[in-house]
Amino acid sequence: MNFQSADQFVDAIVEKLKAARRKTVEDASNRDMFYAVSAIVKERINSAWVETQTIYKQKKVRQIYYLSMEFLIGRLLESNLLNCGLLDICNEALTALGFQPKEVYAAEHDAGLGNGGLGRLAACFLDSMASLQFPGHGCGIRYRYGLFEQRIIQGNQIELPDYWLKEEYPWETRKDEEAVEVQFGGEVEMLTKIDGSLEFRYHNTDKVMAVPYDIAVVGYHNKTINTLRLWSAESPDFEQNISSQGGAKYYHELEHQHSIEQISGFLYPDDSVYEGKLLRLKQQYFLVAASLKSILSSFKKNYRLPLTQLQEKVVVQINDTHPSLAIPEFMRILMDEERFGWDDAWKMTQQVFAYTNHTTLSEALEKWPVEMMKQLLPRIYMIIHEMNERFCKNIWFDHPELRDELPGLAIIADNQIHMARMAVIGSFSVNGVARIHTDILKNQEMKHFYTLFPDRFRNKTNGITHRRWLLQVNPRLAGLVSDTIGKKWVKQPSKLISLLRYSKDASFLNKIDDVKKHNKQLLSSFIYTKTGIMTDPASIFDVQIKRLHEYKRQLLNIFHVIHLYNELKDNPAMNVVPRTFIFGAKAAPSYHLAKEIIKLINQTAFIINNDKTISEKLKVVFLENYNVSLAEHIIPAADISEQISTASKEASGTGNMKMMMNGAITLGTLDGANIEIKALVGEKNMFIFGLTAEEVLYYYQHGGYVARDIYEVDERVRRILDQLNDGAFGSQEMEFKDIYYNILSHNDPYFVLKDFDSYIEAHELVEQAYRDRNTWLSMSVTNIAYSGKFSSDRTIQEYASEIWRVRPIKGWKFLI
Ligand code: 26V
Repeated sequence: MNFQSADQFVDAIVEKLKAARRKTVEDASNRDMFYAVSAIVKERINSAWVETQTIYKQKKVRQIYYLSMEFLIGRLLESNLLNCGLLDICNEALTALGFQPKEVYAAEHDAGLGNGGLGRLAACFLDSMASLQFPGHGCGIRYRYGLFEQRIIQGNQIELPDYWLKEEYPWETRKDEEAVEVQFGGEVEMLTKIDGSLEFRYHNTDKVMAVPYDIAVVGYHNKTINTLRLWSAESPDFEQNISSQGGAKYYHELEHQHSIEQISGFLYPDDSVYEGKLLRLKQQYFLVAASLKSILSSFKKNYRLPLTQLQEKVVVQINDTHPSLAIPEFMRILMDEERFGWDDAWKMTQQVFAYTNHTTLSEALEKWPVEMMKQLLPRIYMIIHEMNERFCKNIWFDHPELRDELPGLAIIADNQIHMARMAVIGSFSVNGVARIHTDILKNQEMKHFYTLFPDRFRNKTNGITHRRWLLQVNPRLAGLVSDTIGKKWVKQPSKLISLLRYSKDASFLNKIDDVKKHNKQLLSSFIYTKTGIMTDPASIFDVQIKRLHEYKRQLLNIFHVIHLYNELKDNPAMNVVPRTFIFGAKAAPSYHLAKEIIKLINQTAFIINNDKTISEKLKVVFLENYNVSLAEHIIPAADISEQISTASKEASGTGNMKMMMNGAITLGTLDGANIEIKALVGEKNMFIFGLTAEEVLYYYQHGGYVARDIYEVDERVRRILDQLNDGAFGSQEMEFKDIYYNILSHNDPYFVLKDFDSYIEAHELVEQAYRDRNTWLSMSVTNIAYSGKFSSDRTIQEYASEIWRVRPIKGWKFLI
């Protein structure tokens, strides 16, 4: 139904409460309300969903499948309302019914099916594809447990399971009729047929049923609804088997079922160190086998074209190497099931797959032991082996100049399968996620591949959806922007550039100031409710929110905080601009040093926040359980966006873009997308510090950096490091010895001490700039104005025209 007014929406809610929850408004909780509103929205979505699918089918459009082990979608109700054009009406209706809309939306469980940047990027891409009317869908896993919930207890991170499906998840629809079978293990029999062709038969395989759960991806103010299809692992014919088998077999059958369901049991929480876990490999194959089966069957059923035209109608983007088994799996299907020969199958494969690389950190590059692959996926292993043989022969004969490089290029080397190499070899496009990252791929990490396949490499700088990250999370700023430059920026975010005209306009700057103040007040009360810590909205809100990793250098940040504290203790009368340092970060459960850093931040916070002598000047807040919803609270209130990775290590970063779009000013190294932010706003509108990527790479290659030298000469540094050991920030001496030794005995692998001085200097400039209100506000406006480039709409348009070669389906009406 179409809603013309809030009254109508009120009526619909009242009805839904009764029908779906058996509740009246008086008895309804926020959660009841959440379900009622979701049901209304879902009804709206469903008809447009069917229409979208019908149009795709009728027009036989070329479809994009985004394969990813992670989709960090967060909450959906508010963004679905926004995209359907119902948000204002719903807010009004809920308020009229005596509810706080934000509280109703917060009753939704935050779907944390991802670790960090890579998973959130996938979610932003889905939003942009639907909003720009591209036929693009997500394929992922419906993990029963999402990323762990973090609690901080006495400064330590504790992990709790995130059983997000405990209560019904209203956005998913189970599609039993589209379940497919996936096979693992077994033996492969090779037969030569009379015509000389080979046939492969599989015996004794373990069969797993993949059941799809579809989630609608709602386009902004258009009729497009795409699909995020998440696969759940189940045991085929479980009930049948169990009822026909008695005694010990009963238990055996139950155990078997349990091990199958484990395949979609939980999301691996480590995004920094690759570990060759069998279950993870099972998950990866499960995702790609199920997705390809469903892609092929819908192609056959809906398009009725010969399979040789598949590559015209299907393109598959592989989000990092995690789903790269799709390449040999596609070869398997074409050869063993569709009876194509190797050469034809290979040609098709190379036209279907495109690969995105998200990291150059060698510890994160996936390699699978040959033995494991052989055992779990014997036929897939044979195909990978053949791909490798052909590739190596080609190098040997056609590129003799690269013969010596073969161990670093071969798919199989030192008994391991190098997934990134396979992904590059098997796809038509390889892209990095920011300019510097792509340059490092081309000129360092993958330089020989780049010489072999120069046309295959391209850059696609990441982006974020400005709908969620500005319109939704910061309605006041969005409203002010629209009042000032009109509403066109919502559909065309590059139009934000018109704000530049107002960057010196005193009355506009005042309004920007008011918005930020308001957002900081909101965050301040949120922090107080969550932690009991009082923060001053007039202080500088200095924010670092991201996964905890040594290369992201939260340690440098906290060293600076300790330094400020030391200075204030030495000189209590010092005139400083009050500062609030806000952290949010999860550490991988097995990442010891990362957890030590979390503890250090928390203990430092405790000491500083309880020190009466400096109380108003410095506050440190660690907000536990950083996730998408928490980011939505913090980002609109940030003044300073800390993007301080060791140069060359952060492929792109996307938090930098979100905070810039909300008027924060970046304090960062020349790394990832910070470089592109700088290219737009200029050095004057950022705070840049530290080694460059070239310098870092030079030190790695040639040595010459001795952390201990800095410890010896810089007494600020020495004092901080000594404080780690003397119990100043711990309950006992030597509590942080692992951090201490990592810096001094392992020679500070991420150049924390090397960049310390220039970081402190940059912070001094921050303080000076903040004192000059108008300069600061004008910097802030300049950042907002240029942030349009970092909308994922721009990124998706680039993928669409330069990789996918698809056009939007134009001319559809408004949904409302
Ligand atoms: C790696 C691994 C390693 C094996 C175990 C499981 C697992 C799960 C995730 C990852 C992802 C590592 C790569 C990654 O997240 N890269 C980030 O991608 C962002 C989006 O492109 C980018 O902004 C960040 O700079 C980059 O670190």
